[in-house]
Amino acid sequence: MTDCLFCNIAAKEIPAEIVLETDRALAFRDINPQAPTHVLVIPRAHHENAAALAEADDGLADDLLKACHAVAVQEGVAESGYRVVLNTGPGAGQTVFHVHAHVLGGRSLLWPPG
Ligand code: D5M
Repeated sequence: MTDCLFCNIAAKEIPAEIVLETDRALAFRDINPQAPTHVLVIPRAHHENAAALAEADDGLADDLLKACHAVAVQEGVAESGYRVVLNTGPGAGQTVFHVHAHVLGGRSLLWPPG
């Protein structure tokens, strides 16, 4: 989708600090980091949110989770612990409507989140 920010990042038409690329996913640093490690992991294909991704049922959700773990290992937070967040819908705080997993780590993470 040409009017989608994250599609444009995936197409390298908008710059981002990319940390990992696979054939179906891309990971880049969040522009407004909430933790020492804060990386967004997206499928290259456009799906509005996690619900749409789950309904697509093409294995992409599995790829996305594996890419999240690969990012955590690469960032050195896999052993200390990290959080994967998929804000789904405006009521949950989703602001960009191309599904993205936040991978957060590098500090103590409280529960419940705000
Ligand atoms: O999260 C959307 C996230 O997207 C939010 O943490 C900021 C981040 N963001 C917005 N624009 C950019 C660019 N251009 N590069 C990197 N990160 C960006 P949500 O779960 O939808 O609230």
